[in-house]
Amino acid sequence: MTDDVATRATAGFRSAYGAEPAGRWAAPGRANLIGEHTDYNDGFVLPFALSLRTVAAAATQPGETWTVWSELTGETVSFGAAEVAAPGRVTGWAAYVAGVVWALREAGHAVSGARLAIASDVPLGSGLSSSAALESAVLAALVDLGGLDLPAERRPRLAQRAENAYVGAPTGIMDQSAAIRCRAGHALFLDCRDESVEHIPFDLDAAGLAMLVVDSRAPHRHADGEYAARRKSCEHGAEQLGVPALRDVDVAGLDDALARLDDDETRRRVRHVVTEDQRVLDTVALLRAGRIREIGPLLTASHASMRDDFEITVPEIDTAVEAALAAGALGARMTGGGFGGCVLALVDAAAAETVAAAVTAAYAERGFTAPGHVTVLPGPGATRLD
Ligand code: GAF
Repeated sequence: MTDDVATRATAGFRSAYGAEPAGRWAAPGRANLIGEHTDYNDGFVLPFALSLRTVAAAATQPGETWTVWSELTGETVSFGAAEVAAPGRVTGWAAYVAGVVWALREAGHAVSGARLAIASDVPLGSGLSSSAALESAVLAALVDLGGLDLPAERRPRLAQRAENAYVGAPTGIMDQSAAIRCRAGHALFLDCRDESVEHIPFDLDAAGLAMLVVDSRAPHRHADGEYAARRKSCEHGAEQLGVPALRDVDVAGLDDALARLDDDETRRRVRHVVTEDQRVLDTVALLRAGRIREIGPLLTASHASMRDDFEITVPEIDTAVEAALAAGALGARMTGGGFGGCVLALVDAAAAETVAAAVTAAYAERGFTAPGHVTVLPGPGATRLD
C-alpha cells in the first residue's frame, strides 16, 4: 500500500466496522543510539524515536469487548473480560493489545470497550521495536477514549507490564519509554532506575551528519531465549557482587568486581553492562557539549563490547559494522536486543550512499541476503493525531 499510515488505519477502521473512528493515535518505532542491555540492569539508555509509526484508529463500543483489525493480517480479533482476566488468553499479535487492556485494568483503570484498526510502517522483526509502538499507540487510544488519568511518564511501565506479564517477553523499560517519551530532534537520556529523563539535542543536520540505519535482514536466531539468558547472567552477576543491580558497579570498581566473580562468562556480561553505562554517560556529555562528531568511537566501542563480551551479534551484523567503518563511518554499532536487527552508522551526510553501497557490496561478497538501508532523523513520541 502506498497510502500514509494514518490514512490506512482510517480506511481499515471504515472497512472493518462500517463507521468513522473517534480519533487516531500514533506511536513510533525507535533506534537506540547507545546503551544496550543496560535498561534491565537499572542503568542508562539513549534511544531516539523514528519517523516510522504505528497508528491506531479507534472508537469506544458498549460493554467489555475489544475488537482489533490489523492491516498486517487483514484479520479482526475480538476479546472480552474473560480473556483479559489473566495473561496468556489472547495470543499472537493481538496479545499486545489485550495485554494493554489487561495492564490498565490491573492498575485499577475502568477501560471502556473499544474497536481499533492498526496500521504500521515499523517493520516487524528488525529490532526497531514494533511491539512497543503497537502497545504505546493502543495505550494512548484507550487512555483518551476512556478519559483515564494516566500521565505520559507513567505509561511506559504499564506498557512494559503488558509485554512482560501478558505477552511473556522479559524486556526492560527502554522501548516503551522511547515510543512514549521521545521528542523530535532529541535523543532520550533515560535513567532506568528512577525513570527520570533528559531530552538531549541531537541535531544531525546542523552537524552535517546523517544516521544510516542498515537492516541486516539476518534471521533472528534464538533471540528470545538468548535475551532471557543474558538477563539471567546479569542478575546472577549482581547477586554475586551483592548489589541490587549492575548499575551499582561503576567503571572505577570494575576490576575489583570482576575478580570477585566466579566464572568467565559472567565476567564478560558484567563488563559489557558496566562499560556500556559509562559509554552512555560519555555520549551524553559529548552531545551536551555539541561535540556530536566525536561520539563515533563510543558507538564502535559499544559494538565491540556487544560482540566480544555480551556475545549478541551475528555475522551479518558484524559485517555491516566493519564495512561501514571501512567506508568512512565515524562510528557504527548494532542497535536493539541483538541476534539480528539493525546497525546504526554515523556518517557525513554526503557519504551516506557510499557507506550503504559498501555494506551492500560486503554482503554480496559473503553471500548474505542483501541488506536494506535508510537515513533517519529523531522524531516525536506517541501522540494523538486527531
Ligand atoms: C530489547 C528490549 F525490549 C529492551 O528492553 C532492551 O533490553 C533492548 O532489547 C536491549 O538494549 O529491545
